[in-house]
Amino acid sequence: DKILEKSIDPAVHQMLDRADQLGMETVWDRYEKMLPECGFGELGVCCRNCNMGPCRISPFEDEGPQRGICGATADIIVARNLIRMIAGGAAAHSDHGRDLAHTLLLTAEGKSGGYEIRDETKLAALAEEYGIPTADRSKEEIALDLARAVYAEFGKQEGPLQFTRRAPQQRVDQWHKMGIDPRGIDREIVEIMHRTHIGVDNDAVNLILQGLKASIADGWGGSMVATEISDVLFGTPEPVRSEANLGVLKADHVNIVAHGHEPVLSEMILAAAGDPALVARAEAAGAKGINVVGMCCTGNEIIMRHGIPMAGNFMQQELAIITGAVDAMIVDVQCIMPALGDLCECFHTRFISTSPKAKFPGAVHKQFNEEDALSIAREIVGSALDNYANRVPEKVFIPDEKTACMVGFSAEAIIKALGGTLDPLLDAIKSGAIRGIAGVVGCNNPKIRHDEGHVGLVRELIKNDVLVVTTGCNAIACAKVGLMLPEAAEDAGSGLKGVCQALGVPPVLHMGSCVDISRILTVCAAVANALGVDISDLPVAGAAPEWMSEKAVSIGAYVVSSGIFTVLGTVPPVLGSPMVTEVLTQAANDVVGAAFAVETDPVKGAGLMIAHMDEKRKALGI
Ligand code: BF8
Repeated sequence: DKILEKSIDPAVHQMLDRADQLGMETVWDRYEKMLPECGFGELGVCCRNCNMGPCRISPFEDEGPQRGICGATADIIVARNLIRMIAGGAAAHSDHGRDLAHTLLLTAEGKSGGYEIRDETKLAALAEEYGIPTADRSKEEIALDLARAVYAEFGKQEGPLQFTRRAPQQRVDQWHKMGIDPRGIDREIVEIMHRTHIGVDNDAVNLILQGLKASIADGWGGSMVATEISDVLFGTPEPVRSEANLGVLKADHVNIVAHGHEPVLSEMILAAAGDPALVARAEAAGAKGINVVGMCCTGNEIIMRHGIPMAGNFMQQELAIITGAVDAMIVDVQCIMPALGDLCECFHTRFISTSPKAKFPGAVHKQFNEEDALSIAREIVGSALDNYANRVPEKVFIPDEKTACMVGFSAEAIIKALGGTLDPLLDAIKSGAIRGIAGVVGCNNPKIRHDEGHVGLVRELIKNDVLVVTTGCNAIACAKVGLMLPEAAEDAGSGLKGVCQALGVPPVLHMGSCVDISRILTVCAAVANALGVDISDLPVAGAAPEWMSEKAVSIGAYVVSSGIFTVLGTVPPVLGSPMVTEVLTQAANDVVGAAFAVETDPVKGAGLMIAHMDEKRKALGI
């Protein structure tokens, strides 16, 4: 029936049924109310960049305006809108990276309230990359120099960004040749805002090139900073087993959902939840303990470092509240629906916002800062404990759905699983046991049956011997259906199955949160360098089957800019300009050696990726 059409996940079916019974609205209802969505918006041809408008270009050549009031054509408007999306996405990822740099700086200065440097090996490796001396120096001294150096990447006026030097030389040279080698992270984002102001850059190709440049500053800059500094502070992920889906909530425990993105907050919530005094307080309140679970990319951060169970992906955030079993939903930034506030009013759930950058209607704001991190986290956890007494047992409904998973395959962990070198992976690729590697990532979107795009595409890939690496909400979708267990190798083609069984790893490797797509770039660069080729020569491809956020646009742009063919499962708002569409799907090949494709059918999308891999294999002579 209607509910089954909305998702492939039985936990979602049960919760939507529950929501119906209770008369509660979710993202799926609001989506339906929005239909038909604005056609001009879908095509990308509306412009609100100045107050002569708003303008919109008619999609019909013989009817209605073909130019905005300033004279902008559909090509210009579509390109401007697209790169503003990139600016939004790159800003979000990079500001996340900046927060990590800030936390490292405070920690190195001894001013942070509870953080420490956990991974000295990674600290030393990054110091070496930056040319920071390490001999006879304390980890705090090294970290202080590193924090200042990565902090400086944001405000630089001239390039290169240090981590772009991880890319193969051919790639860097090509970026340089095209003028898209980024200077400073913030600078490229600001320049997008400047160029898209009325009357500045009115050349669609020139606009798109700036979009690519800012996106590279995200992938090889802000996101990579976020990943690397998170590892220094919280440890580089290693394979760990856990569970995923709403069934990880526990009826007899205080349930805290950590939702959002930055591990700076969630790590401290975890630390506080482990405090024996608070656990005793939970027990005194009648609970069996404190159960912290994750949601969205914060969930990815804590599952891969601590095995903390994952309650669900983007489309499940409201459903977690509707279980009636969540005592506190603690959020920081990004992908947090403002709808949560109203929903929490219907239950006892305390919706606690923590970032000065992200306040929500209906939320209690408990401002977090790194200097007093642990003590604030204790207060927040305490507030969740106090709320346990307000839980209404008759309102509790937790679907009995959760699946085991193995997560935490950082680049370092992959190399370790391979026995210390990339060679076994290269050999498996050369022999054809592994046909190629696919990075499948990104959000959920009510335009697509929840998780069907993700799971359908990934299953088709592994069946065809394509090793999948995943992050973000795709990773969570894969975990929920058991694709992240070594046993899932049974569903893979015989070549991939053999490799997975020999190594004891799943055919779908969890590489982390969305900023951790930088880990995928690092692995691709290492493979390309090992083979002496460019990334665009490798049998690799990317996909975002259910993407929706501006961050995903920036990701797609930097993945393509890195030379990786990328399939989008939802249509980006560019079709109003056949010229921009052509640039993204064809001409980009001449600029960066890769392009986008749009395919809403996940099996067909996988087919495009596999065909691309086969082509690259042929060119490499393997
Ligand atoms: O940070 S949580 S909905 S935006 S994929 Fe998409 Fe999911 Fe958001 Fe990426 Ni991650």
